[in-house]
Amino acid sequence: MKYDLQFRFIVFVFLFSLFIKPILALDEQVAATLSEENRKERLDWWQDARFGMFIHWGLYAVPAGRWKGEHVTGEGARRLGEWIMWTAKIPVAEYEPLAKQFNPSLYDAEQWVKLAKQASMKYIVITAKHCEGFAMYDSDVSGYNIVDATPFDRDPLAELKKACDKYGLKLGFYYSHVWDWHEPNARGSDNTWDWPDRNAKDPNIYFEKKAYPQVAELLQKYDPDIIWFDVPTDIRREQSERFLSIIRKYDPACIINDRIGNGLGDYESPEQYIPSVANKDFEVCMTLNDTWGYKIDDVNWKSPDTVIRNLVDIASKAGNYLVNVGPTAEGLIPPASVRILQEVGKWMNQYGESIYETHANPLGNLGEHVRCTAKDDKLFIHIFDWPERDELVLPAIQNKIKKVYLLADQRKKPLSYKRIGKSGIFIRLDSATLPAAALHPADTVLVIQCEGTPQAASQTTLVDKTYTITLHPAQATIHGQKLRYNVGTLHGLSDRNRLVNWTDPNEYIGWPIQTIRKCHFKIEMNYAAAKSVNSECVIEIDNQKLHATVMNTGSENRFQTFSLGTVTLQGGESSELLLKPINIKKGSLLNLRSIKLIPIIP
Ligand code: JFZ
Repeated sequence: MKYDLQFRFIVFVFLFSLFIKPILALDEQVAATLSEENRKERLDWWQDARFGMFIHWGLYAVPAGRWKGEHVTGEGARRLGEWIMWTAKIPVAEYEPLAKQFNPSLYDAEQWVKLAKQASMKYIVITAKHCEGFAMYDSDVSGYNIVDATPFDRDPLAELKKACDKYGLKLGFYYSHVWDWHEPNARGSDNTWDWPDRNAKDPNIYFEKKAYPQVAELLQKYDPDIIWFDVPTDIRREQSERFLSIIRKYDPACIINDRIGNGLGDYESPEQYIPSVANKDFEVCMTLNDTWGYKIDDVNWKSPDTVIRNLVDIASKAGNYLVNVGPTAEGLIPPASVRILQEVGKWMNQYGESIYETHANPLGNLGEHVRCTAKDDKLFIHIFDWPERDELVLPAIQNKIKKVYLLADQRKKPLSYKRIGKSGIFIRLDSATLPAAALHPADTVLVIQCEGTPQAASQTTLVDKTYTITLHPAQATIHGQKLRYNVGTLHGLSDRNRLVNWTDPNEYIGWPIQTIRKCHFKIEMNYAAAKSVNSECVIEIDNQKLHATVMNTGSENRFQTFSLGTVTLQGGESSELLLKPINIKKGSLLNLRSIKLIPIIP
């Protein structure tokens, strides 16, 4: 009996290694593409590009946010135009006929690509299939597509690909690989109004019948540079691996975002927010109003200055910015979107050198009103808000400075600067004498040209009376074993990075800081807390203590700002600002978003 069992076990192991394991395991060649070297090589052009256009276009542009005369909206995703089928629970039988009305006769791919170029965008990502299930290209897999099901009878993605090739832009496709409200077997945020029994749904049927073959045909037909998957809920590792294998079968260089699921993507995709600190390749996707798909009633447009500052803030963290347009059912990009992108393009024409092919800020925390990008021997200092009394104070750099000038000053007139000890650089920006053409209300860019690659003299945050400093938990020194900073996945809808396990009152955090002159500051703390209400903590710096009782903000993801009082910092000092618990009633002390030091100008 014993030998019989041993024999059976040996046979099982042999068969498993021959047949089962290879099916389950990723093909070696595909697995090799997951190496850091391969990933970096794929992302090379993408990292230099920094700025792209997102396009959400589908049948949802026909209702455009209204259904049976009502404006369809609500909290969160319910306000999105492309979610109208889900929000209004529109049966497939009523939604499908929208295709008969969809005839975007004004669509002009070259016009869209020229707008992207005018805005100085380097790539486009367009919805090939969103959660509505409708393919915006000539699909052989499903007849529910723009060529077969509408009077339009053209392939807009083929035309867009041709225009991108003509004008030198890269092209990517958004594909909702898990969520599909047109399919009875798709899971995730699924169609429960036509098919209420979730247990009857077998996602593998949907994957095998539609999602896998459609991703394959997108690669075969259009050779995209990016596949941009949507939120990967309800997808197992082997299913993510299957999508990866399909893409890699046709193109090892095709970039894939993290929403393929199960850690198989090339970069992270924070949505509608800019991470406070980033330590991976990321791309922030953002709407210009509040919806991705076109909505008649959504006119809450961002200003061009906001888009410019977002682009700079993201580039200062070495991220990309994917800005969305939602074309109408006629095939037009809304005029408001066009105007915003044209204004951004004007700024980029003057200052694009400070964005493209740049690296992250090497100087550490510069406060709220200044950002920094770097390239070769130059630091690009982005001045969002003009400093008090024309005094720009920056952390010291190790390098010898060759010249300081305004990037947009054709004459590159040298500006005066002086070092302040080992801690800072003082640059006088005499606004009365600077060329007005070299200044921009959203962001004036200063160049500090150095000998060699610029390096910060210290990673200690410089604090000065000319600007507000925001201290982030990601940059804090943690004094303790259990307390840690948890880096969540960034493809969520909110920044999941946070301090966790702050349950030991003896554990605390601190930020090394330095000053160059005496300053008075108001201290504010922004945090979320619910379980730990009435716990007590204290901010300590230079023998000064500001006590705080933890207040209930409603949940551990709902943030509020609290003023803690004021402190005085002496000049020429190095110290550490500490946040310490006094007692922790329950759970983790608090979900800290930031501590602000706001100068009090006497
Ligand atoms: C997703 C899509 O659902 C959305 O329509 C858009 O395409 C965006 C770029 O990606 O965004 C989400 C994902 C999840 C939720 C809401 C929007 N959600 O879970 O509420």
